[in-house]
Amino acid sequence: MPNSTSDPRQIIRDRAIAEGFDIVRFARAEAPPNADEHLQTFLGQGRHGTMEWMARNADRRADPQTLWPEAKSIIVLGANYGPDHDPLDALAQRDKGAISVYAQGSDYHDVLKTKLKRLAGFIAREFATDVKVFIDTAPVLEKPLAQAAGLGWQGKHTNLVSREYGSWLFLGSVFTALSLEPDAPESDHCGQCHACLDICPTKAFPAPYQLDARRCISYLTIEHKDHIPREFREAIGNRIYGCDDCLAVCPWNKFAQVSRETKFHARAELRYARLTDLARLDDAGFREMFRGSPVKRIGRDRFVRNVLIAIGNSGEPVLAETAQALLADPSPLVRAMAIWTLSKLLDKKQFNELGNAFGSQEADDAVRAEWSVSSSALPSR
Ligand code: B12
Ligand code: SF4
Ligand code: SF4
Repeated sequence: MPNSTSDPRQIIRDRAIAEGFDIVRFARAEAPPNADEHLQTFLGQGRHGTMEWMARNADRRADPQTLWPEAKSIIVLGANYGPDHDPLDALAQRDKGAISVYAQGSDYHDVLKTKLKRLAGFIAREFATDVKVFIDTAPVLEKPLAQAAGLGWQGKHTNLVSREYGSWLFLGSVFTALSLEPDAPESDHCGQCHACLDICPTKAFPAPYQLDARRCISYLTIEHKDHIPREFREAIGNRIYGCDDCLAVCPWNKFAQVSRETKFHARAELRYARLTDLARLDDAGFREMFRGSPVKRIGRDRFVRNVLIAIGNSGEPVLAETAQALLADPSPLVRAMAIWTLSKLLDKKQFNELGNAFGSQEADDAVRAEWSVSSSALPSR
């Protein structure tokens, strides 16, 4: 249908909505207030952990002008991925793995990148202008930009909260050399609430509006490539990929709506997947199960590491057999976590028998250390 308006903002908005975005707003291509200072604080305190790429791009992240000096306006887009269920329900099913809502459907990077590129192509043709597309991994501070454009505000959990969609918005942006009237920024509507800060299982918020990623289960289960530090393992519960707790408790979710994008809907096999089935996945089985899902990014070894932590927290001694089968796994990441899991499910005598059989043959230092630390942490029962 031909567009009846000549207002470029309206033309872009209509096209973006037709592409499947749910919110479309405009910001000046300039650094959002305090973004640089806050990013430097975050990096200076080492809160990015092993995400070294964040520090490498720090100067480019904070200011869109450094990223692309010709940019005049930024079209900031939100895609609603609202679930049709309460994500916290999965936490009570201890023999199942809880995968965070954003990862239960298709990979949003792929879905949104396609939509953003189509939108950018349209803008470039329609207005004979230059455009650049950014999502997630690109060095753009998407949340402060989205707040500046008025999509929502950064809540005390640091994510963007929307008055229309609650916690469940993916963000993306199109930078353009076109000059477009900016929208008004959104103000903070958290008030006296602190529900997200209180629920965090690993106490990842050093203060409201600040996150120490090193303590966040999303970081630990997705970004962290090494052994997960002992202090967080119990708190992780059965969260095997990401965490939704701080998002899910937000009272603004009373306005949330189920996503209209079917690719974001949960795949049946990724909701309530049985831990024993997941722990048995080999490389090929893992790739097959998570084809097209963001989970594939972490690879089988890191994933099985996470599943073993959930088995250790299940309180189900019958699951020990599954962990025992992984004591001879080729991956030290998996072997170490199988040891910890067994220390949670077996008594000291049973555990030490396994330690005598497997520990003496162990070549990896960290895995050997896991045998001795896990054994000494066990009460005599
Ligand atoms: C790195 C990263 C992570 C890291 C770090 C998260 C973080 N809060 O920084 C980890 C792996 C932990 C993570 C987790 C998650 N992520 Co993430 N992540 C990113 C990424 C790639 C960069 C974020 C970034 O630059 N962080 C650096 C810090 C400094 O930035 P910031 O949080 O905006 O910090 C602000 C405040 O903390 C505050 N601040 C900082 N210091 C101080 C000091 C004072 C005194 C004050 C007052 C304020 C203040 O100001 C800062 C700047 O405004 C973005 C995509 C992107 N390019 O932006 C996605 C993104 C933020 N993630 C997203 C999602 C969905 C998640 C998860 C929900 C996934 C999940 N279910 O597991 C969790 C949520 C955890 C949480 N509570 O934040 C979405 C969020 C969408 C939204 N509605 O906000 C994004 C935007 C991806 C996308 N394209 O949609 N993520
Ligand atoms: S995602 Fe989970 S672990 Fe991370 S800050 Fe939120 S509640 Fe805490
Ligand atoms: S839970 Fe409360 S404090 Fe946290 S973001 Fe939502 S409104 Fe703000």
